[in-house]
Amino acid sequence: MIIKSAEFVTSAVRPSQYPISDLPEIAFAGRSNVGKSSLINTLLNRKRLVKTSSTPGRTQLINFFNINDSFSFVDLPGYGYAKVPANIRKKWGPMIETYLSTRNNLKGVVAITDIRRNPGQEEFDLFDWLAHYNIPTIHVLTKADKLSKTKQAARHNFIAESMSKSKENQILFSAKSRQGKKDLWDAVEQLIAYF
Ligand SMILES: Nc1nc2c(ncn2[C@@H]2O[C@H](COP(=O)(O)OP(=O)(O)OP(=O)(O)O)[C@@H](O)[C@H]2O)c(=O)[nH]1
Ligand SMILES: [Mg+2]
Repeated sequence: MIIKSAEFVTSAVRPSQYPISDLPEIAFAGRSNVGKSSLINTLLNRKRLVKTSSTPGRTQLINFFNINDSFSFVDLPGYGYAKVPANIRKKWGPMIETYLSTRNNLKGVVAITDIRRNPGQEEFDLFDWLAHYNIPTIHVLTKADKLSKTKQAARHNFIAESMSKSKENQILFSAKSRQGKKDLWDAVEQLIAYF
């Protein structure tokens, strides 16, 4: 994918604030601090288009980006971070679920987990939920650079097995080394072109 332009469009909480668009849209979901914003920057060859932070819970709004005037990326707020105040945390689930269940031009979700972490109830819930709504999903295991190739392979086997998924459906990725960038683009392009 050649990136000619990548621009922030707007932030939103509720549907009335979503940009009106019929461009194909891909959303990025995952636990807080897993590396969603870094992954988007890596795909787009930008260092700071999407704000990243070592403090979990940085992205608290739904952020829309226009790419090449031909499709959109959506950075979703991360779930599962205990230190975010309870009143804010309580709004996140509904905010994300409303987006995923109402956005007509949504073509797929890139669900991101940390390769070092075992998927927990929140991940199982997210995957079940995406399946329930028939939303095509790409599963990315990120921060692969933190492990040797041998350990990456072992974690890949373990995670695929624990989720009863085929390994072909998962992509090992690193925002640091850019491992998996081409594979992820191929998968994203398929989702965009699907309709
Ligand atoms: N080593 C390594 N660090 C990463 C990678 N991806 C992200 N990080 C680091 O992880 C931290 C969180 O990254 P973000 O991209 O802000 O994570 P996020 O999922 O957008 O976080 P929230 O917006 O808070 O939900 C930052 O310190 C990043 O530098 C990666 O592939 N490898
Ligand atoms: Mg973020």
